[in-house]
Amino acid sequence: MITTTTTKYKTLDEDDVRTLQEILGKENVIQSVVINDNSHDSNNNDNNQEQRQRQQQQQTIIIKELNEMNQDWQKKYFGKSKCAIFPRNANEISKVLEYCSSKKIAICPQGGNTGLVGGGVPVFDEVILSMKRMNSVISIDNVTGVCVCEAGVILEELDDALLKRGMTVPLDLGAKGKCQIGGNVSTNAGGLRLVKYGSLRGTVLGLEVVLADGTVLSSLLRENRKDNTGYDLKQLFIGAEGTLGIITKVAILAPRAPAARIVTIFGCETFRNAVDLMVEVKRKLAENLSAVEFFDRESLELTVETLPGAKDPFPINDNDNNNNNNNNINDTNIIQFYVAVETTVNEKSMEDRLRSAVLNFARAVTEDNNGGAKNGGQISRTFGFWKPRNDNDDNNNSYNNNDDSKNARSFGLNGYKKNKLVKRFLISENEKQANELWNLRERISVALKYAGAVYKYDVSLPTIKMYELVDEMRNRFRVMNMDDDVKVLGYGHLGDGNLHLNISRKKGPCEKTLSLIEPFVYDYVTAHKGSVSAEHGLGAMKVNELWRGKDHYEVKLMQNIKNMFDPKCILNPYKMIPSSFEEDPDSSLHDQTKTRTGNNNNNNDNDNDNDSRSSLDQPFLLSRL
Ligand code: FAD
Ligand code: 2HG
Ligand code: ZN
Repeated sequence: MITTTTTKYKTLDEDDVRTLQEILGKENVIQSVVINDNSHDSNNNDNNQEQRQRQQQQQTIIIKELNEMNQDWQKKYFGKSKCAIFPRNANEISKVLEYCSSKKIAICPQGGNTGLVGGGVPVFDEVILSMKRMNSVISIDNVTGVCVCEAGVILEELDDALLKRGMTVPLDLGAKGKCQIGGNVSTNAGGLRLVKYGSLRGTVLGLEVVLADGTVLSSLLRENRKDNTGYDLKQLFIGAEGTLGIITKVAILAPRAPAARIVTIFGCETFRNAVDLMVEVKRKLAENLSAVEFFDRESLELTVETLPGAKDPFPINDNDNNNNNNNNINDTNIIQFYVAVETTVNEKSMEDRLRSAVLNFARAVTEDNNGGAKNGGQISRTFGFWKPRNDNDDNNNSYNNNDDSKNARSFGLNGYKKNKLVKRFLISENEKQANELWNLRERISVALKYAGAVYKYDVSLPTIKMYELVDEMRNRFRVMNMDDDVKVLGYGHLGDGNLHLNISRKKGPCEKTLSLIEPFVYDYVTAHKGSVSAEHGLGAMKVNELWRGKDHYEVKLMQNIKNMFDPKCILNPYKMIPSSFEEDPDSSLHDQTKTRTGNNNNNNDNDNDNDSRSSLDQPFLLSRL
């Protein structure tokens, strides 16, 4: 039987706080265990009102900070920790863990706290170990492209440091302004550019890790691209969600930064068209391709409704149709799926050539009601984008000196002449436009956060059938006459077979809604041999789903690994892996974590954090998020 109550761990007391303060320095421990810790400051002048007021103010600040660290980005998971620590190096973490191990004090590692499954916040009163003070970039090797940094570096800051050397991080996600590289590695985050750079399992070359008993595993911090000596132990910590050790340093292979990028949005009528388009994009634009994403109409509508500045790329009343053919504007009604394609070049001088190639491609796959592909995209005035021209204009326009669009046929897309995949498309002409278009996909989760309660599912499924789950979900609400109550959104990383199914409920959380979603979604995904967590991890949300698609022996092996690295189970308990294996997947752990976490309390009416929003939550049009 699994026991997961707090009694399993020691409750922090005054002595523990003092020990942590001795190890880390008082300023690196915030706590509300010892409320009036003013013995050293008050001297014998106990009527010093000013001092008392100052202490009270300080305490209020501490409580506010602790509250923030106890809740996740979505405001869905809430812990009750009374202590957060901010170590500055691996040595300090080692001493802390050695102490906590000896006392059986539970620890919750926290990076940027942008995780979406409740992994980075405590469930009960675990001590929060924040990585934010370990944020130095240590070295960047111009020859090998290997960058070594501390785990608490914010992803975007790491990217900025690399950009100065003409390199970039091989990972990009909407949370880049707040998440940390150590958090990314711990969740094995996928993100938007996996199509190009592959998973962190390939690009992370080495790690420094502090184990639960305080051992510092420094030798894992290798910088070799190739190393076939023994088991690749660092892989165990990639995606371990803080359950096996604290990642303190990361060595990562940084590719060359692109010199220019072009974002194209394609509007398709069916999901099948979107998938076929993705296959063609991969085939024809492969060398320049960095992302193939998709979102459905519901996602677009919710984003446009919720985020100021977000615009429909193909508005129904768009009369900006310079090709004099006023094509059947109502066709735009049937754009149900949007495919966002990002392409890049490493030389600025190649940008025009790329644009020409993308344009040729887009025209060749786009339906033309006028009988040919040359008129291509219908361009929205609101975005102020590239204007469609007369057929004859091809050779004399600013964006393309090498336009070979007349040779679309030689591009090898003849197969699509009869059954075109795309209704309309938009190509960015500069970086600002690229950002505006990209934001339509990247910011959907931010829009969802402010649109009401949201139930999030991050699944892998066979690509071609991926959207059937969204349709099934809508059906389930329809038959219960609940379809007006919720919005079912489908979007995600089309190029990776990763669907983000999100059910948004404006009126707030609702048990009946949840009961229509779970366990159905998990059962569906398991039956279709998918994964119930494609890239976000299991965290607290899906700890009871670990067994899906795995036989008992595989789970048992995981259990053994956990026990070997963290026999007292002090590292991120109640997350990812049940603390001891149980035959019955509906174990008490599951019930308990379910009631204590993931309570979907993200009622945005109570959102009072507007002032403290990170750049992640800034308005839509900001270029870097
Ligand atoms: P946290 O949320 O703080 O922690 C995540 C987990 O890692 C926790 O279990 C925590 O205990 C552990 N952890 C953190 N740091 C360490 C460390 N140094 N050592 C050991 N354990 C540690 N995810 C994707 O995969 N792809 C996306 O495209 C994507 N887009 C997102 C967009 C938005 C707007 C948001 C809010 C989130 C998105 N996410 C995405 C989810 C999230 O950003 C990632 O999971 C990210 O990698 C978490 O990093 P973090 O630093 O915020 O980690
Ligand atoms: C994304 O791809 C993130 O935008 C977030 O992984 C997905 O909000 C989500 O469900
Ligand atoms: Zn994602």
